Formats: sequence, structure tokens, C-alpha cells
Amino acid sequence: MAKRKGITVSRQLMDSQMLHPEATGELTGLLNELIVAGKIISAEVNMAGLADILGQSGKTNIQGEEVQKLDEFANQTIKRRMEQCGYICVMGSEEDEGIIPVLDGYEGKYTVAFDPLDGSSNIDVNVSIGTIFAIHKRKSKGKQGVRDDLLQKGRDLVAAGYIIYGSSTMLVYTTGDGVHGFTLDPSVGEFFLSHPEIRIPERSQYYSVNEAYAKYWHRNTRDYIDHLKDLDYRGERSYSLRYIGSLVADFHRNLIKGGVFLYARDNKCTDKPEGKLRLLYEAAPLAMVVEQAGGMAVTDDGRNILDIEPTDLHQRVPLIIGSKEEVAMAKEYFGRSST
Ligand code: P6P
Repeated sequence: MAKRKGITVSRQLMDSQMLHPEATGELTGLLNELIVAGKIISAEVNMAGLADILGQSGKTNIQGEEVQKLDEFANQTIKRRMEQCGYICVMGSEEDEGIIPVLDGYEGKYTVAFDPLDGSSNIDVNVSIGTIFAIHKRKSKGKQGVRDDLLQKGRDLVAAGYIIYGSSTMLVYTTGDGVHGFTLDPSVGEFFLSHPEIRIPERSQYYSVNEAYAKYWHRNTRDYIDHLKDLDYRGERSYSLRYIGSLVADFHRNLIKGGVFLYARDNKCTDKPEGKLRLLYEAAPLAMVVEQAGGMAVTDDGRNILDIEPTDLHQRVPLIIGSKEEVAMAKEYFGRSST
């Protein structure tokens, strides 16, 4: 599609809604509310270096991690907007142990799971961080939603995306009709279409993995990474390692330039046998985005991320995500018996 100047995200959402005559406008309304939350968080993140908001909040979240003040701000900002938007019946956050209700009388037909500010350990060093969101239709009847409304597989997502707070603030989302990227013009407070119809390059030049864990990887992961390096050494492919340590930043670079990101299982953290990343509000929404952009997302035993039936709000899952050729290669490696 030719680049259309000055198309705001609200206009794009309306155009997408018009493609579905049965649409009621509630999903559009929900996404617009999330976008307002993103603008508020963006303003705060960009001020963080100046305001007295840097550093620890002195609290720890259910993951046992130090909650950075911006994490807390982002979480509260999204929850406050979502609880009275009228479009959702329940929400789940990386920062909250249990499900989060909406205000009585404001129940809607969707659910949202979100990581309010992923990559928070990078906040104080000015590395890009992000908000990730995943939207399902509720399954339960009645007023308030329940846990099972959130525990739905990625294949059934109706929308997913992220906002990356970096050199510019960008919104990248899909409602199942391709992936679109918008850049925030802070002077007018609007997201403008800057990356229509994003397609991830089929093959890539970058792999993103924390090599410090190489000694702890399962055999298939080690063999796969060694294979990429052999391809490079023999001149058949050219790879570079790019690892920021902020999932949204690593994912976004790979989405635009091509690349494969891995956070596979390792034998280092015995309390995280399935790896570090979460299914509901990290792996599954990014898997929907990457599949809609022509890429793939699998676990390190070859299962498609979008087909995993969730059993817990905060369950972790190994994640290999990015360009189709490299992820397919990984799937082949991970399908082998892990001797
Ligand atoms: P490691 C950030 O804390 C995060 O949750 C993701 O954003 C990132 O991909 C990952 O952890 C980095 O983990 O173990 O490489 O530091």
C-alpha cells in the first residue's frame, strides 16, 4: 500500500473496522484507550531522566523483581484506563498476581493481558522498553470476567501489539489484517502511520540470544546456535549477534530488519525451567504480530506458540521468534531428540 501521509492510528482503526460490517466499534474503542495509556506512559518515560521518578520504588512484584517506579506508573496507568473503559470484563498484568476486575457496570466483551513496561531493568540506562498487550473475546457469561477468559490460546487472539519507548515512541499492532506501525509525534500527541503492512524479512542477518547462558543451554539450542555460526563461517549466511536484553526492542529490530530471537530453556535458573518469558502477555501477542507479518514463533521443542493452551496467568514458555527461515531451521533442530 502506498505510504499515505498523515494517517492517524484512529483513522487506520476506523478503516480496519469498516472491513468488518459486523463490528460494533468496541475493539476500536478498546485499542484507542490502550493508545491513550501508551501516550501517557511515553510522556513519563521520556521525562524519567529529569523527574525524580528514576530508581527503585522499594516494592517488589509477584515475580520477586524490584518494581521500578516507571513499572508501577505504567501498570497503574493502564489499569485505571481499562477498569472503566467499558470494553473489557477482566484483565491480567505482569505486575499483578491475580486477575484484575473492572468497575461494576463497566463490563465489556473483551479481555486484555499486558506487560505494562517490559525491559524495566533498562529504564535507568535509557535503553528502549515497551508495553505489550493481548486482547481476547470473553468466553464466560455474566458481568465480571473470570480467569478462564484470560487463559485462552494465542491462536484465538483478536488483537495484539506493543508500544516501544525508544528514540521515538512507536505503536505496532495487528487485528488480524496485517501489521501496522505508527510513530508518535509528541508535538501534536498523535500516532501517525509510518510503517504500513510490515513484513518481516523471510531470512535474516541477526540472531538475538544471551550467549552468557550458552553453557546452560539444552543440547538442541547449543547445536542450533552453532549451526548459525557454521553457516556464517562457511560463508553461506552472514549473521551478527544483536542482543539488547529488552524483549520489545530486540523483537522490534528483528521485525523491521529480520532476525531470530531466542529465550530457550536452560539449566541455569532451576526456578525457571521453561525459560524466563511469559506466554500470555509476552510470547503469545508477539507471536500473533510476527505471524501476521510473515514470521514464525515456536518453543524449543517445536510447538507453535499460538497453539499452546495456557494453564496459568504467569506461565513461562521458551521462545524462538522471528524470520521464517531461521525459526523453521530452529524447529527442525528442536524437533530432534535432545540427547
Ligand atoms: P536476560 C527484561 O527483563 C526481560 O524480561 C526481557 O525484556 C528480555 O528479553 C529478557 O528479560 C532479558 O533476560 O536473562 O538475558 O537478562
